[in-house]
Amino acid sequence: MGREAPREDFDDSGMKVTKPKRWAAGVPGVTAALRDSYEQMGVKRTALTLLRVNQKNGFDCPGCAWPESRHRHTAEFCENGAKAVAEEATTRRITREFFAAHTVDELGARTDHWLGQQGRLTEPMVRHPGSAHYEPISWDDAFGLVAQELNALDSPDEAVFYTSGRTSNEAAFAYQLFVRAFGTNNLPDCSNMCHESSGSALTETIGIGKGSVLLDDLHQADLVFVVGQNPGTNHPRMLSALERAKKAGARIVAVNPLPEAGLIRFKNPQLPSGVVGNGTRLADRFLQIRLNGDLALFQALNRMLLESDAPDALDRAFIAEHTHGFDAFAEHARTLDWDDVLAATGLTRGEIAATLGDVLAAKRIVVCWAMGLTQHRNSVPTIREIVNFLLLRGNIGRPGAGVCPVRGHSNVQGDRTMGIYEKPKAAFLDALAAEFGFEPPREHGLDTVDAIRAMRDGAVKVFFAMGGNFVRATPDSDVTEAAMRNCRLTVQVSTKLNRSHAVTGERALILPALGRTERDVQAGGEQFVSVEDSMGMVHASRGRLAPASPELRSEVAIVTGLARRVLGDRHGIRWDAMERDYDVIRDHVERVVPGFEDYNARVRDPDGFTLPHAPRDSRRFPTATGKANFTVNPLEVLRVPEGRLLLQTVRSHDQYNTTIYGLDDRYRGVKAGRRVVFVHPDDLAALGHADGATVDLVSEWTDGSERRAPGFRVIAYPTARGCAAAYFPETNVLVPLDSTAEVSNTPTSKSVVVRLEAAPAAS
Ligand SMILES: Nc1nc2c(c(=O)[nH]1)N[C@H]1C(S)=C(S)[C@@H](COP(=O)(O)OP(=O)(O)OC[C@H]3O[C@@H](n4cnc5c(=O)[nH]c(N)nc54)[C@H](O)[C@@H]3O)O[C@H]1N2
Ligand SMILES: Nc1nc2c(c(=O)[nH]1)N[C@H]1C(S)=C(S)[C@@H](COP(=O)(O)OP(=O)(O)OC[C@H]3O[C@@H](n4cnc5c(=O)[nH]c(N)nc54)[C@H](O)[C@@H]3O)O[C@H]1N2
Ligand SMILES: [Mo]
Repeated sequence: MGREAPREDFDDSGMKVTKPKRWAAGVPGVTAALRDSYEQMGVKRTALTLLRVNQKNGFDCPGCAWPESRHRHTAEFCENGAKAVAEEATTRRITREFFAAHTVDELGARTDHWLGQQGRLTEPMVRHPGSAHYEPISWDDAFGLVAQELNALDSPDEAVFYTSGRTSNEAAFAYQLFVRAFGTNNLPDCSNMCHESSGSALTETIGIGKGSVLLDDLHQADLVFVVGQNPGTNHPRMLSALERAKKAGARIVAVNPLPEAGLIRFKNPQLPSGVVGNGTRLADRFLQIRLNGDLALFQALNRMLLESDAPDALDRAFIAEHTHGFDAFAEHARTLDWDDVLAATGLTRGEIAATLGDVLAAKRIVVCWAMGLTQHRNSVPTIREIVNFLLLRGNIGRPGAGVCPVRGHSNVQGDRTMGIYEKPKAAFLDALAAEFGFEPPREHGLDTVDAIRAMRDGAVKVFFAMGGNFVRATPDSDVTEAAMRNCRLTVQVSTKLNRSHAVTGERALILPALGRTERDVQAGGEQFVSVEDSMGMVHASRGRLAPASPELRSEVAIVTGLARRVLGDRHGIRWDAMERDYDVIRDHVERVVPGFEDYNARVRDPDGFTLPHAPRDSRRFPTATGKANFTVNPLEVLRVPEGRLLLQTVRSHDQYNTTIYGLDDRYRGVKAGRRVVFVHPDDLAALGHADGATVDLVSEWTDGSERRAPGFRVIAYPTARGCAAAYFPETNVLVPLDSTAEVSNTPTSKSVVVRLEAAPAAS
């Protein structure tokens, strides 16, 4: 029985603002999660589903990519994981009658929240050219339509194939194989907007674009930096690991413009002590840094380490044996200007010196980070500088130490490992060629930003998305939507309705897919898939619920079905065998991707297996120099013009990227509203705006152009001076398409220069 979905849309009229919370999780966390789940699934289904999250033999939580601990509690889920599950396992359904009742334009006028609340998609739908509505189409005809459009292109490079990070290893491998067999490397993914800067910086410096720590390393560290990350909301299970490290004596330094609740204090709902009392104080030191000040901070620490009298300030043996480029780095580091550091960070010299004290006292240091570091113009230099910092004291490749980029989507790291990448390495393509007997395209493809440009300019005519919500996740919403509308065909493989279904090319398809929580039965019997977490651990994921509709197909079956129609028997690839039995896909992976030896056997181990990582395992660095590379990173201080603020776009506590679960941001004290902008009270006074006033946010780009997001309520908030914060996707209109990070081309969603303009008084 479908539960009723809301008919009316939501607005901010009932918004309430209270003081921010100083702690995260605990009982209110679990109660909030259960309330959401009951509403979406009812009591019995809630109990059945949530008990399976992250259990051996259960399914992988579709929330974040934080690894599971080997000692799993019965309820190895967090409040926000439960919300992610409820969102997928909802009993609400979208039927053909829904699409008959709502025009596409009408859907385009709805909020993201309303669209998501309508329930699961249940059958393939097509929008024909000029039609106001989507209407049903058979799978066969849908594949036929895609095949016809793809095969009519002048070049395979006129199509783009996007991936969001929930796609399983098996589906991702089959998908990239299909795309390359079709003839293009146009495989942009959500990583391009997420941890691309981490991948770029780490590949260059340590030779592999992944984190070098396992969960036990975090437990054993004696100093953990949490930089540019809000784990209380986005990786709640990470708080348990931090708490454990702390109990074993670690110090924690939080570096953030916002005093995020989870970083300050934590109540663990899985332990009796979390239910009563004050919980654990997590951060020992809170560096309230200005947006984009991290490069300067780590350069200052590095300079002080180089100048320190402490006998063991540097690990000279490690530097000599394992690194390259130390002299050039050290020479540059000594030229650092303290005025620049203080201007960029907004910190005092005393705070930085005290942090150096923490560093010198620590034998084992881990640096964790997320979007606060990756979405700036200088993100790649910043992360390279963090590597410099760790190399100076030999903090890579030994227990309790290393780099820990905390990934977002639950399988975003695995998708890359499987070859979802617009710039594939030659070795990967060689292995693919050897395994399947065709020559894959060698020229690099388009990433997310370049794909938007190409659609805008008419160079790309077919857009295909394996999950995600492209028009809402990307920058410059108006430009991106126009680019999407410029396509001949847009195809969305999705579980839930979102705005990317309402902003379409001339023709559009919605192909509804099975989710993680659902049983996947193919001709060869019941299948499972596998995923890789943020620390390179691979394990199986099995859905148990009956599919939301008998018409749904698995992502694997969608890819293989499509591949047969588009390619016929070109290249003689056995798509049917892969679809029948996913073991066949895993056997291919084993022969193409290093580290997957005996994949089918090892993935059946309830604990899964760990992928090799040369720097972590044996201090080997597969870089161009064969060593870990020190780098020289010029410091450019981002100077914000008078009367302007630097805006970051963040997640509220009630959203998963573009999926809006609800309208509250509990820890930051916002209830029933999303159009808010957080500004320091002294900045508000200086700019002449009152707490509670309504303003437009106007972004100013270097080419003189402006972008406007109207009607935001100002909230006086303890953020760093000169900085502001607001939620995405509402603020994506403000981020210029051409404003991207050096090297990684990631949109600079965390540093947008804005002015606040008093909104015209309502009449
Ligand atoms: N519940 C839930 N879980 C999620 C997601 C979700 O939307 N909801 N999204 C998933 C995904 S895809 C990802 S990538 C992750 C994202 O996880 P996060 O990176 O934690 O997400 P953001 O909300 O973007 O928060 C960025 C944090 O960095 C800080 N920050 C911003 N700029 C700077 C800076 O210049 N320097 C420093 N030091 N700090 C800065 C912000 O104040 C904020 O605390 O979470 C994943 N998990
Ligand atoms: N301004 C600003 N923009 C940002 C960010 C930011 O911090 N600020 N963060 C960026 C980041 S880190 C990321 S990762 C991107 C996220 O970009 P995306 O990954 O494109 O966006 P999501 O909101 O995660 O995608 C949600 C949709 O995925 C579909 N979906 C969910 N589960 C499944 C599944 O199992 N299979 C299939 N086929 N579909 C499924 C549903 O239809 C749902 O509506 O956004 C980026 N955009
Ligand atoms: Mo992400």
